[in-house]
Parts: sequence; C-alpha cells; structure tokens
Amino acid sequence: MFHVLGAGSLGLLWIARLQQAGLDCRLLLRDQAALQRWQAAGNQLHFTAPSGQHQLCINSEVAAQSDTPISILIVATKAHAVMTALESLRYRLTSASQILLLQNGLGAQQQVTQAFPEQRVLYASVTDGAWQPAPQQLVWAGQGQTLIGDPAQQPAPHWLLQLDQRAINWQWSEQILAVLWRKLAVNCAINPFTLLFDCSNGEVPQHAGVWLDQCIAELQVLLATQGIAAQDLDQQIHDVIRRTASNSSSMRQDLHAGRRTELAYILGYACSEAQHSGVPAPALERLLTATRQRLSELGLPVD
Ligand code: KPL
Repeated sequence: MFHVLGAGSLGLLWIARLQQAGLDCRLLLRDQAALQRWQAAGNQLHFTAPSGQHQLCINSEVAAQSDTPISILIVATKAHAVMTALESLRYRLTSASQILLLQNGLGAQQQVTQAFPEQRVLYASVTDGAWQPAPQQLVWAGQGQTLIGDPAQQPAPHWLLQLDQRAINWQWSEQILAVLWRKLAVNCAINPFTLLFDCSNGEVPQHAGVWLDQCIAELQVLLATQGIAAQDLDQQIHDVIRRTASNSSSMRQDLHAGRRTELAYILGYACSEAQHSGVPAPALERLLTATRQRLSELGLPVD
C-alpha cells in the first residue's frame, strides 16, 4: 500500500496516477476538517491529464488518526512542512517503512534522513507541472521528469518497479544529490527574481540584468565546491527561462496566493552552504536580502 502525504497539486498528481494504475493507495490529510471537505465532495477528484478527463475516487484518512503501519510513504508537502508532518505520523512507521521525498530545494531532505535513521529515505527530483483550478480538481499541465535516488547510494528498491510498470514514469539516479543541487541552482537564478520583480520567468533577464549573470557565476563556483560539474549551468538556466517564459514560478505563485514560499530551502540553502564552504556569494546574498525584504513588506514569512 502506498500512502501519499500532502494534498497540494503534487500530492494529488501522485495519488491520481497511483489510483488510475489500480495500485492500493491512500491520501493522508492534515486534519479532520480536511477529511470532511473530501468526504463532503464524495472523495472525488476530477483529473485532467494528457490522456483525457478522469473522475477518480480517492481513499483518504487523517495522517495521525490511524494505527495502520505505513510501508511506503510518499511525502509531497512543501519543504517547510515536512518535518512537522512526518513527526505527527512517526508512530506509524516501522524499520521496514520507506520514505520517498518529493520536495523542491534542499535542506528538508537531509533533515528527514537525520531524523529517521531507521527508515530508508529516498529523494526525488520532479519537474511535472500541475495545478488546481478549484478544490477537488487537478490539471496535469506539463509532463516532466521524475528522477529518484538514494543519497546512501544503495540500489533501487523493488517496489519502485510497480510504479514504473503502471503508474509513474521514473528513472533511477545514482547521483540524486547532484541532480537536486542543479535543480536548486536553476531555481535560485529564476524564482527569487520573479518574486522580487513580480514577473514571469521569461522576464527575469530583462529585469535582473547583470545581477542574474553574477548569481549564475556564483552558483557555478558553489556547485563546483560540491563536486558537481556546472560548466553548462548558464546555458541550462537560460534554456529553462526560454522554455518556461510565460510561466509564473512556484515562488511567485506562492506569493500571489499569500502562502509561505520555499525561499529558505532554495536561495537560503545556497547562501548558507556558500558560507560554510567559504565561497564568496555577494550577488546571491544581496538577492536573499532583497527577497526577504519584499516578503516582509507583504506580510509573508521571510524564510
Ligand atoms: O521549477 C520551477 C519553479 O517554478 O519552481 C521553474 C523551473 C522555475 C519553472 O517555473
């Protein structure tokens, strides 16, 4: 049985595909109020996928209200919510439980690895685009790539094969930390600028100008100190900007929805790692300060 923790767009995208593939799965909700909302809607999710429109019945329960042990836990909450959510259901985990983390950025993954030494913890990098036009509705807007790996560099567990054959197209990565670092670098160079200038991804170069180039140069040095090849980072970032030109970054979407952003796990993480490694990062630091100031002006948490 798969348990999916987190009922945002990403969690719903995973539970929808597991359900469609006929796999035994359950959505874990935060509290009784969230469960009542699902039940009032007949546990129905309207799923718009590239394959068409689907009406799915999703089994759900309150995460910390059941005694059933969890064997495979897919964690799709925002990075800042992971630890609290996991602690609330720690009592349902055994030493055989495995945890798959889908968070953006870095920092939350390492916290979980440290806090749950008895469980196998896998990390994933997910680039699918999904959004909710209304409650109980999900649109899978862009099919992306799912890379999964073990930071302890053990081989892929068998249960992942069930996903492959039926539900979710994934690839195993021997270097999942490097994959996540590169994704973080791309997000550092785009997302905070979209928040600061309230612009689409494609408008970042025109607003940020040379500041963007300085940030990319610092990120390249930072990745190199982590042993990650980054000569083509500049090209990769500009490719992503072109491909997603009309997108609102996830950070800008959070800003517009008045939600806490993942700044601490993206640019905040990069800046603190730069400090630890003795890598000068004045342009990134300036971006972090400016972004935090903007968030605080808007009354949103700055981390
Ligand atoms: O991953 C993204 C995000 O918005 O978080 C990018 C690549 C910037 C696409 O919008």
